[in-house]
Amino acid sequence: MRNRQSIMIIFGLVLILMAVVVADAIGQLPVADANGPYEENESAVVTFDASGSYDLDGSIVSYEWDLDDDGEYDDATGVNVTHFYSDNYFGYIGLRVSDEAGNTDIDTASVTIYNIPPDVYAGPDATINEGDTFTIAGSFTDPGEDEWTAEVEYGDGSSAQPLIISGKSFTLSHVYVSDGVYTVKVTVEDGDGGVGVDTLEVTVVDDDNEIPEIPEFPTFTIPIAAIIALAFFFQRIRD
Ligand SMILES: [Ca+2]
Ligand SMILES: [Ca+2]
Ligand SMILES: [Ca+2]
Ligand SMILES: [Ca+2]
Repeated sequence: MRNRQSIMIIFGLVLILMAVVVADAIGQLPVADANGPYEENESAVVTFDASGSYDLDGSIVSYEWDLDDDGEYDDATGVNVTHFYSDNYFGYIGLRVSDEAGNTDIDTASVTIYNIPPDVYAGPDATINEGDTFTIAGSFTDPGEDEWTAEVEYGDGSSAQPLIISGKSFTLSHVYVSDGVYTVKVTVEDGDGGVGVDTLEVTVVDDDNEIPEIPEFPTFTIPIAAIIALAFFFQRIRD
């Protein structure tokens, strides 16, 4: 019984010794640190930082990055690397570090790029005459690589109309048939859930009040009456 215990202890010690020898041959594994999580707004350059990685018994000789989340560490190399995100995004990046013995370690971090909604400027308030066409140029900003759609409500009960977007500009054009104050509302959507709204006021002036009518009596009847009176006067003199 005692002999058996001794054999077991010796066997255990041999195993530990073998493990130490093997570990010493391999060396200590490096530790990858991809930092993060990374968060930015769309149209941003993100810097990924692997400076927290280390190797206790040597040094890290390579930093390889998988930035497109395809499992291949082939997109960039270096302690700090950058990537431009033109649009909102969510995914993971991977970092693989290697030490001089060829040992590797991998770490991942999440990347969240937020969408920014359009910031709309419909244009300044305007005053026009009844029956005239209200026309104005508006615009919006949005840092993302988005596909925008826009519509306008002219506030006089007419239905909403789609706007043609050129770059980040559009033109409003509408005929108001009745006087009043109308709120024009422009809505721009970026296709990623971002919605921007702006309004302006159009004051439509009653055309009858705007241009007062010129009285006809003084300009035409007085001269005619005067001519008749003069003719009558000269007729009396001649007689
Ligand atoms: Ca090592
Ligand atoms: Ca990749
Ligand atoms: Ca976007
Ligand atoms: Ca956007």
